Amino acid sequence: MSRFQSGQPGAGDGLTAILGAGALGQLWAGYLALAPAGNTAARSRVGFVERPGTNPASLCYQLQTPQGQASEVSVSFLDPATDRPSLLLVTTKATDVLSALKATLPSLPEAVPLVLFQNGMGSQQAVAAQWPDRPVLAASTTEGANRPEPGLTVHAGRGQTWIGAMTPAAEPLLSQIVTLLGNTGLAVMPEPDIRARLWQKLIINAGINAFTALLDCPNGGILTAPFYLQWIDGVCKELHQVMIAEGLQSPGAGELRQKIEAVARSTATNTSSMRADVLRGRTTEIDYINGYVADRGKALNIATPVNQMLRQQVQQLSVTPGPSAT
Ligand code: KPL
Repeated sequence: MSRFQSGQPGAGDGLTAILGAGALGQLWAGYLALAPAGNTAARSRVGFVERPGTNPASLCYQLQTPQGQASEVSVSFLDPATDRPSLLLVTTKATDVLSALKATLPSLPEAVPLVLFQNGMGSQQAVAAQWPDRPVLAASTTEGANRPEPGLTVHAGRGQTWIGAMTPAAEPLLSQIVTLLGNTGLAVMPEPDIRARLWQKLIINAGINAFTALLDCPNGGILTAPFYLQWIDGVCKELHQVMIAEGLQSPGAGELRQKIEAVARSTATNTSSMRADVLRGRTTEIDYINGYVADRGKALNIATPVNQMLRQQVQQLSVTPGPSAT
């Protein structure tokens, strides 16, 4: 039985492992390791899962809060032979999650819960389908993190994180996991309908990410671009139709567009994750965003030519993909 199930979550006794040492993984590792000021009882043991072929002892970086305060963080890489994690946070990109878990799960007891932090949709369902007996949870987060230079991770703005069960085995563990992660001081809530929550984020990503990558502009730059103005209503109409066919509630296409544009305006100077991937020559998550909408449309007999067009155009941008990281 894992230590998590033996009743010590959040008490500083469990070990939280993080798979994926990109910006989001470093954000969670930092907040878990540091805990809110003065609240040492809330501090957790945390470590990164080592990538095969690498052998570092630990990762050291500065974590800068939204208020501009920086703290030194040192997080060990775990030794699969001796360390016994009680919880695994998976913060790889959606494109990498299955291969990363195939390499990691053989050394992790089946009772250890996994919390998936991937963008878009499709990868969470693929993990739940591959490991249906494991406790698998998905997170939808609006926490923003980036790494502007080596050794510095910036928590760009406070957001919220919703967590929900993807497999039946995860349901009894949800509140313990929410408490453990909420002890960091970050806002973490249980989500009884995680699929609907993930769709809410998917709407925003489907309306912003591909356009910023294709137009090579920050989020706010899409709003006046003729290419965006030509296609956004089509994206929203298809999103609405697919959501209804999925049995989800959806406002009309016009309201979806307003939601997308409110986020584009409030994050106007941000570089989206997809534009950043293209600029760095990395594989994008397009198959899990507009590509997922197109795939679900195909399965449900709904035409999705605009989402499919965006997928193809972004795929053509990533002609020389490099190694990916979150
Ligand atoms: O989630 C995002 C992303 O870049 O992936 C948005 C909301 C577009 C913010 O940049």
